[in-house]
Amino acid sequence: MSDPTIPLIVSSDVHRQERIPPHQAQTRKWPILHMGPTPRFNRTSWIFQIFGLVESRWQCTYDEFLALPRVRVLADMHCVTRWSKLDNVWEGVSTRTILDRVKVDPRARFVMVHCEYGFSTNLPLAEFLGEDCLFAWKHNDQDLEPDHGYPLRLVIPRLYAWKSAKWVRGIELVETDRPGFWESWENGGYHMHGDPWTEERFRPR
Ligand SMILES: Nc1nc2c(c(=O)[nH]1)N[C@H]1C(S)=C(S)[C@@H](COP(=O)(O)O)O[C@H]1N2
Ligand SMILES: [Mo]
Repeated sequence: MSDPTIPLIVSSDVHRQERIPPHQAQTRKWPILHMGPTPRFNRTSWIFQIFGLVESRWQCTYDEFLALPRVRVLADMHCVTRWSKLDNVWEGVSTRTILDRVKVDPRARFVMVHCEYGFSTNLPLAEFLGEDCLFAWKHNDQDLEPDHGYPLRLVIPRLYAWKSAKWVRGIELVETDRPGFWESWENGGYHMHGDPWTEERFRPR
């Protein structure tokens, strides 16, 4: 069961009159969508790192990550392949709590998220620090299935879900935006920003 002392944050999109962004359809199942195999979790060798434009690089073990202050977030999820899954309750550590571990260089404007097997995704630092954004290991009071990102996934509810990277292992703070995996031209040229309400699906050519 969930710990009642953990604060619950409601994503602002949940208060919209229209919950489903344009050209999306609601699903009640939870599709599994990713590139490549599902990684195996090795708890003793796993580390999470913050690097790039920070005063000094920071890293922690999985147990140290779980010991950080937690939040729960109620939010919707929108995949660019046109399904939307509403009313998810995620539990984990706020992106703000994570970034408080380091002193960020004021030149940092974007975040590159790094995952197992070299998967990556990019987003603006301001979006990464949204109050409804977190690194999660629980969904609706259950540990995530490995296929859904266990032991740790990012959740950025107000952008298309490919930015909600599964099996995340670190973040890099950068000054200049550069494409991650799905954003690169070879893998489809998905949008650098990815707002579902204005249908930022692909990068303009
Ligand atoms: N590491 C990694 N994370 C990823 C992806 C991926 O290919 N690799 N796909 C993204 C996409 S396109 C979506 S829609 C969501 C799907 O999350 P789910 O499989 O838990 O529904 O994960 C995102 N996170
Ligand atoms: Mo997706």
